Amino acid sequence: MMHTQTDPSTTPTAEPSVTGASLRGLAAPVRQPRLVPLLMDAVKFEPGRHLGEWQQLNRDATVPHCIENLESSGALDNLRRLVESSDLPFRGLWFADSDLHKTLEAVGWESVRGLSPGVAHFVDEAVTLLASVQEDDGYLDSWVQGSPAQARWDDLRFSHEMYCAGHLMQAAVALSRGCGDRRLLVIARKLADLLVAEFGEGARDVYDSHPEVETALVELYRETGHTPYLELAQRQVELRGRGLFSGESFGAQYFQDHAPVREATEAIGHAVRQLYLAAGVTDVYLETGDESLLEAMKELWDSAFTTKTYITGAHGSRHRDEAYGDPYELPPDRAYAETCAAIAAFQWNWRMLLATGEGQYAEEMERALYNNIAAATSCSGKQFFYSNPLQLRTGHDGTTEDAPSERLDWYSCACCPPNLARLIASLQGYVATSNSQGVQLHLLAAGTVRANAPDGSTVTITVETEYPWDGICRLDVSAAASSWELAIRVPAWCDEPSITVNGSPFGVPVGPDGYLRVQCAAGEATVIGLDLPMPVRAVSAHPRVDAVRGCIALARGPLVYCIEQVDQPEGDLLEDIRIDQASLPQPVPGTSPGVVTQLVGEGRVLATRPSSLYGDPRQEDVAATHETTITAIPYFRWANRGSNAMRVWIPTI
Ligand code: FUB
Ligand code: ZN
Repeated sequence: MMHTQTDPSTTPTAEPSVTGASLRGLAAPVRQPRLVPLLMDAVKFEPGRHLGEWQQLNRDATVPHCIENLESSGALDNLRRLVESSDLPFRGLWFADSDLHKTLEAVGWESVRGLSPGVAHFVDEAVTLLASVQEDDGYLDSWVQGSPAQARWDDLRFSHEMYCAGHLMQAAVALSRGCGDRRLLVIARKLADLLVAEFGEGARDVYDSHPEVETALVELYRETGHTPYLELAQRQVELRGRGLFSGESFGAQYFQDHAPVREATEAIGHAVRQLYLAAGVTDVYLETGDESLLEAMKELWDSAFTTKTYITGAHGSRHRDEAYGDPYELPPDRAYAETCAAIAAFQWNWRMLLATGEGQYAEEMERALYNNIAAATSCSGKQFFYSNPLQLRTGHDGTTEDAPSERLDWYSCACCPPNLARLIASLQGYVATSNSQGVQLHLLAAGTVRANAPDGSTVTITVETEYPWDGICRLDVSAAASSWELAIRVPAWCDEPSITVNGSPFGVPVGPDGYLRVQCAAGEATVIGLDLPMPVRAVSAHPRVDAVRGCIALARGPLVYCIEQVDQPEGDLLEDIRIDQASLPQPVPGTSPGVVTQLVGEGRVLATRPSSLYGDPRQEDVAATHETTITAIPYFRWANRGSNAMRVWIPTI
């Protein structure tokens, strides 16, 4: 627990400490976008169903685990030592403040559903501590404040000062939206005001090497209505690309500083930085309407999502520099695929969806959510992957944090666990939107959606489904006074959706944007039946992805499957297993933790002659070849039964 005992009521506040929650939706633009996010309490997941369970696990296990690790990692003591309530040296990485801020953001989103006394106490103490550490002019960064040799803003290449400030702002926004606690918002605004003074128009022409503050400033603007925050975000975006961070180590591309954002349309460099920057640029577009920014983001998106994204929704194929590789450079075993990158991609796609209304962005959100992002957390909710390979070889050296064989409790660079916590705590906010036509459902999940129909009346959509395990959905839609449109995204993986409206087949095809549009008649409730058949699919990669040529991946619905050594018959080495794409494993009830449906079918074990590593084109050793049974589980559940070889891409016979 935290040791600071300052009375929270002494926290300087320019606004009442707790007033009504704004409940403003995620990235809900002030300027009218194509789609408007719903309020944060508008969607409720059904407890015990997939997303409801995940959100509950996050609340019960992941968030408390993050809070405990803020204590043990030193992130809280790093602040305490500045107000003499800890005599320990600084611990962790220089941007460890961001671990606290992201955890506070998670708690802020959780507060929509109410906070336990223990978590509320954590917020009180953390906010009090941050207020007491903040300098009179608003500056707040425990690393710089505690390092006499380190001058403020002197090393924006590495210091992460604005990155940490951005995460603080996002935490403050979440608490304000979630429960109306505006104490952290006062602190965040003081810091943001300082940033405006130091880096706003007419001040220094510099920017942080790690994007994050851009999107945070825009959200802070949305929450406060204070335009200098938006202007600073815009200025940061406009300044970027002048080579401030070229030379020395890493190089300009790593920092996305090699070209102005309108010209830098290839996804490149450090993946998380690239994707946070893209989210920030899109946010600036959403508030300014500068079409040239949106055009650049569309080009960047094409680069990232048509040539550099793993089938699991992961980004960043190089361990070195945590970076994107060249187009189609997507090795499964050497995938870096940082959890934060998938989260950043999810957040960027949300903004692109708001900007355009096009389903391809929601499609990528779904891919990342159910695969890479889900895989990052263990069934217990307390262990995490930072890198998310798509193959782990027999004999893998899992002794480094860089590529462990199993999820770890925490990391010396702990960016990913609290990032997961903040995303899952806010997940319901990504399910649906509304606009002048009606309501749009982007993610199918059991629960209820409450939204305003265009005539202002409240409509409720109750979704009954076992998605992502089953594609049958029933939507009970309440009546509005006037007619309105319900748009439902039909996932692109589904070739033959069948739809009924009030029991009759619905003949309108899915639109080119991926949405099915049902006109709900005035004064009438509507029942929509959606059957999205989920046959097992054999997915192959673009032929230029050399690393998985000759392989297929198994998928069912939105879930990508993998084979794990523990499930295969004894003696069948995972690397030797082959699959026949004409005879795919079929769904059966799952037998391992958290697996509702696994796939079982025939395969073959093809041992090649083991005499040498290289030689003439190989033939299989017929004597060592035998038929076998393959069992596949969803990728997101791998590594929940100890250390195991695993692969997503399976060589075909
Ligand atoms: O630099 C801050 C965070 O740490 C990055 O976003 C992650 O990739 C990790 O390097
Ligand atoms: Zn991370």
